Amino acid sequence: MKNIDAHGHVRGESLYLDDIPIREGTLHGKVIGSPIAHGRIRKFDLTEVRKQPGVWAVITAENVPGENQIGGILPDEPLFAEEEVHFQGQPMALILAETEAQAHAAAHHVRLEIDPLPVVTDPREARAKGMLIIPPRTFQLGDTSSQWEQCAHIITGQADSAGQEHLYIEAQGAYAYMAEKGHVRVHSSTQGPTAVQKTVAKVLGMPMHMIEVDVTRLGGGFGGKEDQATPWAVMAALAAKVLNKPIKLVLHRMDDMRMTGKRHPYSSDFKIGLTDDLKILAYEVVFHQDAGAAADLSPAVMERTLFHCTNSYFIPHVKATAYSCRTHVPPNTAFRGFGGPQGMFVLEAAIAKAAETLALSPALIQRRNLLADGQEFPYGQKTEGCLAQATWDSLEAQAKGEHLRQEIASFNQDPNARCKKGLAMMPVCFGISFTKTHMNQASALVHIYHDGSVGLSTGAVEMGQGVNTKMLQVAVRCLGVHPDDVKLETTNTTRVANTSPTAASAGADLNGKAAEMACNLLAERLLEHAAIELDCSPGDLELRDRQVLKSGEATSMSWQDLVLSAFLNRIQLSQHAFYRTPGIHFDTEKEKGHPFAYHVYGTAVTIAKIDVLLGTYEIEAVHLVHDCGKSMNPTIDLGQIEGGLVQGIGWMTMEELVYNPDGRLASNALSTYKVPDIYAAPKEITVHFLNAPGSPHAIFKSKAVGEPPLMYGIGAYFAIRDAILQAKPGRTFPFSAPMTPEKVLIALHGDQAQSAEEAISTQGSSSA
Ligand code: MTE
Ligand code: LUZ
Ligand code: MOS
Repeated sequence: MKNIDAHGHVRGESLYLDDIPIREGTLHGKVIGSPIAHGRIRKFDLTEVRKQPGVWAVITAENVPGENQIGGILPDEPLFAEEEVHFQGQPMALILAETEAQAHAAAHHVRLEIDPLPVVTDPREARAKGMLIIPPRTFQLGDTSSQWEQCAHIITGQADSAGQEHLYIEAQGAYAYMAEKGHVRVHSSTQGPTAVQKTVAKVLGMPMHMIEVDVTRLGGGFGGKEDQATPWAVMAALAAKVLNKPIKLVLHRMDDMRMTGKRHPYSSDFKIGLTDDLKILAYEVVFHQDAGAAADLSPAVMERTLFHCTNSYFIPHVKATAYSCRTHVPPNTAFRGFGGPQGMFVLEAAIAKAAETLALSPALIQRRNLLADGQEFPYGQKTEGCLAQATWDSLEAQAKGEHLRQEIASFNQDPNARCKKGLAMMPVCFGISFTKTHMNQASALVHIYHDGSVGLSTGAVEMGQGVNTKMLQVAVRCLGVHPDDVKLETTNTTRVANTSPTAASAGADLNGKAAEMACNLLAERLLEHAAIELDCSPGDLELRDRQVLKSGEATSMSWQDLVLSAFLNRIQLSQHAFYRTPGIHFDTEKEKGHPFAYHVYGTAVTIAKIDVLLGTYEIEAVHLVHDCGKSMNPTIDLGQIEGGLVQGIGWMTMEELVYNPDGRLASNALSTYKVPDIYAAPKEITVHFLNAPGSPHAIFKSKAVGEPPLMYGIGAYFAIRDAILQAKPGRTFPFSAPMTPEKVLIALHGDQAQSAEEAISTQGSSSA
């Protein structure tokens, strides 16, 4: 079945926040952000701003009736700065004007004096200064210290990965207005409607039932709207209440880029020990997470880094410690993979460095240490239905691994060739469930109207990932109706309450299971009624293709007949259902438990070609085998795999987020921040779905697919690295992602570049 949004998207008919017709009298907002990264506010004079044409008001912390506090995990983030600012772009006030242009123009008239304070943008420096968001955490398996003596090879090193801009096509925004009796209605481009509701209530000093949040769909979220859609919705709601006017607030792209947090940069140290036959005996790692200026979701992201620090490998002795470091950049946040990719990158770097030291292929170490069934993760959970080796071996067969390697070797043999090729394998193992156990709950509400049509509400937010299509498929399958019979309602806090954000790749599983329960209860009730009408037992009946079937044969009763008859017999045609993932738990004292419902596995092989003169590169091909379980929608899942892969490649190769030492985002527009386009995507992508049993905790055994494929992109980094080493065997250069063409060039010719620079400076023209 195609994505139910496909036609609407292509024809421009799908509705986003910006398509909501605005009410008469709507005012438009513009956020005033701090011009510097850290300082004490001495003077903040808005007199001139208030006099500008069209300006109705400027709202600041003084207008907040409840708490000026939006921190989700820790209360460390004011909605509007009060005495100090902690990052460049930190919201200080909201201008409201009749038009957007007027609001933006008025922002130039702020008179602001801030006494600068020292700026920290390096997480290691933050750690050294004791600037931590939470105390460090350590996950441990076995005892690493007892193992180093047994190791034939011990390799240590550092691996750094940079941040990543979400670049959802639809920027952050919200539309808020007052309903009767002081109620507030908010349309928000958020992955977390309940988080918006809760925070609006807190800031406005109102109970949650006075706040209604509605979401039609997002033009992309990627984690960037799990928590960070909230401030803009809260500002709009606050202004709506203070001014009693409808308020629209949509960030311009450059404001969005500089004011919102991104994927966390990490700087990490590793120590890995191997036996002579390449078994990894021990692994120690210390992660420094750049959390930015406030906690946001950083503690949870840090936790997932620890969960995934051994990726698809079994390592008997592990000690992993993570520090969440407070710096003066915008609070970093959820981004597809949620700290998992950062953790996996470090281990892949450690394996690559070990392989380089021993002058052998990293694939030998990788394959030798892949997880098998019944083995323990550092967090205590054991693998069940482990497919790490199965996906690897299947990929070797499908992609003709040996043949590929031979082809590359013969290509690389030409000593005069300008290009070299490299190859990297990338296995992935990702845990499915929110790591906070209590978040693994969801509800659904199903109405069957008495004409037989169906309205379905869940807590899931559609952001392009196709969750609405999957929800519709659940209803269609359980009720035996046609896709045209089911309408996916907007995600609304008055219909489905206390929702977790649509995140952790768990949206389809959690909400799908709730929808399945509700639909099955309705089907059961309807069949009981049909059994009376048809004078048989309900066990003989089923619903399929808009018909009531008896022992597999069509009866005279259609779906519509049945529904109408049930209605006339006063049988309940609406159903709510609640689902919670069974069997999961985690003890943060012991750092042990069973946090995940199941794991998703896969393996990719990436082939990169570099231009040895220019440092430019192409990703020639990615072939991968992925475990979707029993995919309920292969078209959507394929799209998620390809999209995740390319987003991961972008993070690892070309997306270079640069903050100046003064904490200002230098790459603050699409002219300076490059994301993969069709030319940067791999020339060839082949995806094989592993024939796998799925998991009973996955909806219809169709495993979660949203995040895991992003981590295949890590393979691009190591394929490029391999190509560099093919050109210049034995070279050493840092593990520092992204691997931009500049870095490739320096890795290839760094010494020449340096001597050229020295030559220039001795000629007295160093400024050149
Ligand atoms: N796909 C699209 N097109 N747009 C998105 O914003 N977000 C990703 C992934 N795929 C995203 C996407 C992220 S970060 C997550 S957690 C999952 O979708 C969330 O949806 P799911 O739980 O329904 O898989
Ligand atoms: N969000 C969250 C997530 O709050 N908890 C998680 O475990 C998680 N995992 C992935 C993505 N978002
Ligand atoms: Mo995704 S990072 O869980 O929104």
